[in-house]
Amino acid sequence: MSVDPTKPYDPENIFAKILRGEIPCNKVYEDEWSLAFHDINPQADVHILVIPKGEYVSWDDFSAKAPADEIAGFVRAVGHVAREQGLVVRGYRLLGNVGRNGGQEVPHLHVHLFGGGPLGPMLA
Ligand code: DGP
Repeated sequence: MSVDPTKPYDPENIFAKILRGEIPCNKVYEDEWSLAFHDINPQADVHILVIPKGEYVSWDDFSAKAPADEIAGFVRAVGHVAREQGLVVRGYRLLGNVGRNGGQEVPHLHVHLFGGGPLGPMLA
């Protein structure tokens, strides 16, 4: 089921449960603003999800509602994980699926970070 953008944030979504520690994840990074963990269904040698800790469904939601320090913290976390994973020299891909047309399945904002080898034209 794809995300319905007209619905309010669902605190029972799977990433909210991961943030609350109710469901385990394979964590690679965490700071005040963000959490990063391996995707359960990897589409590349490296496939990490980076999520903000705040309750945001989408990029438009996040960019409209989040304070600037939260936005900066999340963007910095994405770059930090790319560096920490050793992806900078050979490159990597960031992807954000939003809503029905974007194929978003989990209604908590997330960035897919792909790398570790040459990537095909599309992933996730
Ligand atoms: P999207 O289509 O952009 O909403 O992708 C959601 C991603 O989340 C998908 O690649 C699979 C991943 N995912 C779903 N459930 C879990 C989970 O419980 N743990 C982890 N680590 N990843 C999950």
